[in-house]
Amino acid sequence: MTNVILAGIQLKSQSEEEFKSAIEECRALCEACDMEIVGELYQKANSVDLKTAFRSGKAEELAGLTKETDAEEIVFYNSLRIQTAQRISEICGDTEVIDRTALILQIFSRRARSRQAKLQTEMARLQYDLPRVTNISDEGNHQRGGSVTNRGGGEMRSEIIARKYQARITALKEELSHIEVQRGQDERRRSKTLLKRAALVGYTNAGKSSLMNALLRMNEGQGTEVYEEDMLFATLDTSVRRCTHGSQEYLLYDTVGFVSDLPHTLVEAFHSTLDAARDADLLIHVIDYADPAWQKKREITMDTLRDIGADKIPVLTVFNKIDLLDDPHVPGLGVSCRTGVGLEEVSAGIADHLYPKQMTVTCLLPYDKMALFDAYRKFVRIEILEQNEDGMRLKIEGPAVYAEQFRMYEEKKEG
Ligand SMILES: Nc1nc2c(ncn2[C@@H]2O[C@H](COP(=O)(O)OP(=O)(O)OP(=O)(O)O)[C@@H](O)[C@H]2O)c(=O)[nH]1
Ligand SMILES: [Mg+2]
Repeated sequence: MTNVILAGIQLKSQSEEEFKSAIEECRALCEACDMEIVGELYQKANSVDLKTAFRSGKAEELAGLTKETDAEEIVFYNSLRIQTAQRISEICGDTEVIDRTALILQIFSRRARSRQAKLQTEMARLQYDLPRVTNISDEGNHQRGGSVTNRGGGEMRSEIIARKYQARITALKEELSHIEVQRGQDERRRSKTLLKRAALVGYTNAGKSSLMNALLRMNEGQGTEVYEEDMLFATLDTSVRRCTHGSQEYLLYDTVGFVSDLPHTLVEAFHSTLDAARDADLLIHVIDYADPAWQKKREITMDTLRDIGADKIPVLTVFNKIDLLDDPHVPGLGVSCRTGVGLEEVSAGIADHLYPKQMTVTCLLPYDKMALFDAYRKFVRIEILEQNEDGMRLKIEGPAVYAEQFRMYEEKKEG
């Protein structure tokens, strides 16, 4: 356990509620990093002060709190410039100062198990540190470093460090690409079975691994259960299991969870791990519906999917943890991995999406509903039968889940 102080600036653009839930998440991140929060300090401001993050006397208050609580580290919710972190560290008796990005990187370092996850995490860390090491050295002649030490030596030393980092990054990239080639071969072998693939995606702690285990238990799938835990970033490695629904078989992938402002270096480093999502025939978006911030987290997941180039894949949205709610109303497919409610529907939903029943719909689509045409043209075959003043007469053929979207404009059978 490391004793830490959690600190943050509430910016003007953030509502009280948003800030509160962001700080709550920071607490969970600290916990996942084996830190104990011994003090907290927040301030409202228009921006993060470039010198000391906090303004007018608050930085001194932080120094006092650090001393009083004997904190070993200060964790800032906001992103900090290197020089700002250094300055705060100096004011607070050389206590280490890290920001949320560094915190997430630290969690990944601790939790990485597979060789691939370890290498990816190390690479992300080096890429995050590199500009810091070089930057500190620029000022190194006048100022002593905080968390990243540079005791004298000036530019020469920083150049040596930077070169070392670069060399290590190059070596890591090489080793990772070897692993990727190996993995590619495994995948090709797997794809020979022509099995469809579904990947579980979503915000961290939503219940992806739990859903995988629940589906495995229900359908007597093959393979051992995966690790699930009430902790952010329990899963860092992609696992794959064979699943069935009746006679239909498919591969189910469990993936690393997302978080707001996922450090860019991490997204980059985990690119190949996230292939599981990119290559899937279907994404199962797991939402923790008991979380009051579920809508925001859903958006973040969608944004991240866009970032990694997985936004064109069909999505089955699953609202999890409904056992925790009083109101059983759910805006879609509700499920509880804990009680098993809704699992059957999820399993059927996955199979329907992967092995869709075909359907033909003839409809008259009004011109102001052409967005529907654009949204589904990739998934169904559309034949334009006729254009008249009311709209377009279309014949739609394809998987029922998509073709059904046109049903409300279906032409009434005469007679
Ligand atoms: N009450 C309740 N808890 C659930 C349910 N599903 C999962 N959980 C709990 O939620 C926590 C997170 O579950 P995981 O399956 O590890 O979540 P994850 O999405 O895989 O999380 P990461 O791997 O960290 O991204 C665990 O403590 C689960 O027991 C559910 O339906 N109801
Ligand atoms: Mg998991």
